[in-house]
Amino acid sequence: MRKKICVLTGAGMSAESGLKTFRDTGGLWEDYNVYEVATPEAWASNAAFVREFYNKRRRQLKSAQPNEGHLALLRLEENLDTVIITQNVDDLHEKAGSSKIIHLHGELNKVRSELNPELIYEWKDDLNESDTCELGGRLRPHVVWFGEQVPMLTVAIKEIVDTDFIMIIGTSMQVYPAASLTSYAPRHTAITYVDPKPQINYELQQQVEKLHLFEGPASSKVKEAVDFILTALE
Ligand code: BV8
Repeated sequence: MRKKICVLTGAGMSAESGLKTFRDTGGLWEDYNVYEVATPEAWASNAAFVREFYNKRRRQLKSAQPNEGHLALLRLEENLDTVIITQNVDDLHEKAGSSKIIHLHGELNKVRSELNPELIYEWKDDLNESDTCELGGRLRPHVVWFGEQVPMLTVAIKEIVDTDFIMIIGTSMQVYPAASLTSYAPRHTAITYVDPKPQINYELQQQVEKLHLFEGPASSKVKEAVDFILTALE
């Protein structure tokens, strides 16, 4: 029976692909007030500003390529059932070729109808005010804003409850409920955490005896964490 790994990734996973993180120096939240671009209230009061925030990031995504960290994850799939649970809205895990990806907070390259949230469209270009869904309703970015429910959470929890390994990469583990996912793992689960500045949040403090830190950038440290896990399998 193949063992299973859930890989929880955040903005740091894509930092070396040129996409800004949120909370690092020079991060997105330095240029923008999160409550002006990533909340339903922001969308209600200034949709044009919010559309431009996501249009800029979507344009940048066109040329962004996966880095060595994304590619190192592919080796896991040779030996383990591998599920990527990402907080990122970019498509770099897809571009790298990972096969099972859960986007907890939505996807930049998708928009959805405000009349019927089931109407979701691939969208790689700018979203403009004049763009509408097939029912003539306004389109919004298909991302989860602060204060909005996380519909994929239950799907992610179902993957975590029977996992043998967890690898956390490039997330400050501050945004809930994503940051609480490790607490749903079985007691025996070994956790590796790849990050230059790992942040041991409350949930991880309860699991610290099973926690292995790989302090450094994803491009070099994900490979080391993968080697560590594949060796543990032998
Ligand atoms: C919800 C999509 C409930 C959009 C995102 C008080 C007020 C208001 C709300 C709250 C509050 N307290 C708690 C909340 C809830 C809130 C929350 O947790 N807020 C936090 C900030 C306190 N959560 C929510 O609102 C969530 N919904 O709770 O709903 C509810 C219940 C009932 C009814 C209705 C609602 C929804 C949260 C989702 C928000 N959407 N993204 C978009 O992308 O624009 S969040 C966004 O930031 C990401 O998706 C990610 O999840 C999150 C965290 O970012 P990280 O990925 O961790 O990035 P960060 O910059 O923080 O860290 C980067 C890391 O990378 C660092 O550790 C750094 O060291 C590392 N790094 C840097 N370079 C590298 C590297 N690592 C490796 N290699 C490198 N080279």
